Amino acid sequence: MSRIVVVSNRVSDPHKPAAGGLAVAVKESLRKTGGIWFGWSGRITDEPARGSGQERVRVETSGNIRLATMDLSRREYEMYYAGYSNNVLWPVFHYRLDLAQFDKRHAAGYRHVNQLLAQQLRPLLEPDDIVWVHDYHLIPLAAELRAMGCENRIGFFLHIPVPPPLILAAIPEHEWLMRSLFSYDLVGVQSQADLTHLERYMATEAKAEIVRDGVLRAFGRTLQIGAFPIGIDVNEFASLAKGTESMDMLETMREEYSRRQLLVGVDRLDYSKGLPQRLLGFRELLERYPENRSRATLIQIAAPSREDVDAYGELRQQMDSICGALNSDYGELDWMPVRYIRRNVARKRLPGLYRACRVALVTPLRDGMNLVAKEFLAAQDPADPGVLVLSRFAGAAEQLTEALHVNPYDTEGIAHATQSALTMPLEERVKRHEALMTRIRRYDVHWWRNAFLDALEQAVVA
Ligand code: GDG
Repeated sequence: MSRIVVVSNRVSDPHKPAAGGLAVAVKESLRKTGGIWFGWSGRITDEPARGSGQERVRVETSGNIRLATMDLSRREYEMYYAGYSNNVLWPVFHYRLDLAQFDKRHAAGYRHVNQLLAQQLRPLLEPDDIVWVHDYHLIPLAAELRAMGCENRIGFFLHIPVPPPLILAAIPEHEWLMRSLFSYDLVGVQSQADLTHLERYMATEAKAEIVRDGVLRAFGRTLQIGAFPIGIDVNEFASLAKGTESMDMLETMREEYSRRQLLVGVDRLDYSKGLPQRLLGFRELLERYPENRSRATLIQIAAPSREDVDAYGELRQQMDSICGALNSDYGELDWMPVRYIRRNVARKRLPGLYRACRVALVTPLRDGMNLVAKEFLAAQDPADPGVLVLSRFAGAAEQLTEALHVNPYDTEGIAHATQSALTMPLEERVKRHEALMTRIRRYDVHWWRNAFLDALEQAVVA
């Protein structure tokens, strides 16, 4: 079996509990075979970084995984990460042209850091290695590796959505960016909708020939594309749920809120997650269905994220103001409608929190997949499960058809669906949960890893 080399923007210690979806998934993809995990250390050096070649890479060993990381200079970080990745690619791929800040210098910095990463990675690669590159920060990485003569099999998985071709075409460098995908042997996306958009872009804008379903040809290369919806590690989550931190959390919540109906939202504080709209939907619920006043409490965890990007600061203020108004307009001496917590919650406590709640509100305006939706379901008691209210614009909606789907922009729709969730009879809750869990178990993170790597190994290279 070939060695796997995973490349992602951030590398984290695989023996510490992973914070986000990508880190859990990467850990899982390396666990069995071992291999290298290569990327940015997360450290910013104030000194301008000197030297190319090997000297910037630090290699540590963690079990059967080698962690190869490099620091970025402040300037590299600002151009590649804050500037281009998070102020151009993230908003545009989430359909938010209004938030994109196009700047040629940032595009150049993005390319430069991808070149630098490729230069550092190249000497670590052996001929039979399979390279698996993750996410939007690293789209041109394979093109840079190919330019250095690398002939390894290289696959790319995009964790965020692919918007329609004419939205992508608003990126001034879109031709260069999307063309660079042809240096991969396989490009994976989260959903069928993403796949359709990618294929349409390649056919119309890049004038690729569609050889057959999922196989494209352009610029003298053949590229395979496919949808590989990412899943969670259901067993890992079940064992977290049995841990003391999670059990304590469940008990505390049940004691504290014994006479209440709990709703939960867990998100990074990101404009793609539809948080203001969700809170307004909850407000509408209290207005239209007053029986929920003094009874329903929404616990909203918002983990701080990308605080140096302007749009995130504005969202923070907006949330403070919406939550403040909601509590002061509807709150009672012994009841507050929203518990808004702008902090990280330890991963070990999450299953207990999910389980204590009757309803999860997962209402992103756009999301590649959304793992919180799957985690919430996996944490439920199958004999008395909670109900998932899910945005139709999350990739997860394609798979989780028995959830209550909503349009996240429609606050009245959110209120109605939430009311249905809160009043759903036990029998229906059990039936929906069972059907959803069958799919979550079948398409778990192991399925995702194997499906992607099998397809990469079998991809026709030409
Ligand atoms: C990207 C795509 C895609 C959240 N708050 C806390 C916390 N979390 C954990 C959740 C979950 C993960 O972070 C978030 O995953 P999501 O899938 O919801 O969202 P993104 O971070 O935007 O991830 C997304 C994903 O990549 C994987 O491909 O699904 O569409 O945008 O695991 O539990 N964890 C802890 N404290 C928190 O406060 N410990």
